[in-house]
Amino acid sequence: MSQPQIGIIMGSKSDLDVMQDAADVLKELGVPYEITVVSAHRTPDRMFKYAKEAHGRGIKVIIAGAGGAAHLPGMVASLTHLPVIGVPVKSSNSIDGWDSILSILQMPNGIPVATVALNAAKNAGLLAAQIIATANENITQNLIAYKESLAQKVEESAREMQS
Ligand code: RP5
Repeated sequence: MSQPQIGIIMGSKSDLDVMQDAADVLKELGVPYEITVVSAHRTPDRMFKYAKEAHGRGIKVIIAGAGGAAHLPGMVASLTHLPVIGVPVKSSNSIDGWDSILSILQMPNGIPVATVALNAAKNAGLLAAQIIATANENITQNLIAYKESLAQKVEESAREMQS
């Protein structure tokens, strides 16, 4: 794959099952990405370095997933001007995922994090691709084809129900 344009990060390897969905849809859409673990509280220096260097390395959008007191997306957003998409991950000690959702969603004014639904890493990947597509015709065409395939599936379902 060519130079990554999307950075997918997560607080723990245990988040990978969820976060892999972002990588899969980006691969499907032909958007180059990188994926790694960056913990806000276990490796704050690594988080600082990642967020500060991302733009210089050609990253255009960061997708950050975390569970529990999920401060990774917000902290990364505080350290870079790049758009950050947050994925609340339902971790094993979670209170039904509300801890992750509210930690990521309720950012104070000035430091936005585009928050997707619980475990919705696929939507994070799609949203990141849509941001990249505003300046990339190939990815635009891939997104149009993707959306048409979704519509076709609904049409097929409707036909199956009628027959
Ligand atoms: C968070 O704590 C991670 O993002 C993960 O969702 C959760 C549990 O991490 P592990 O204990 O599995 O490493 O930092």
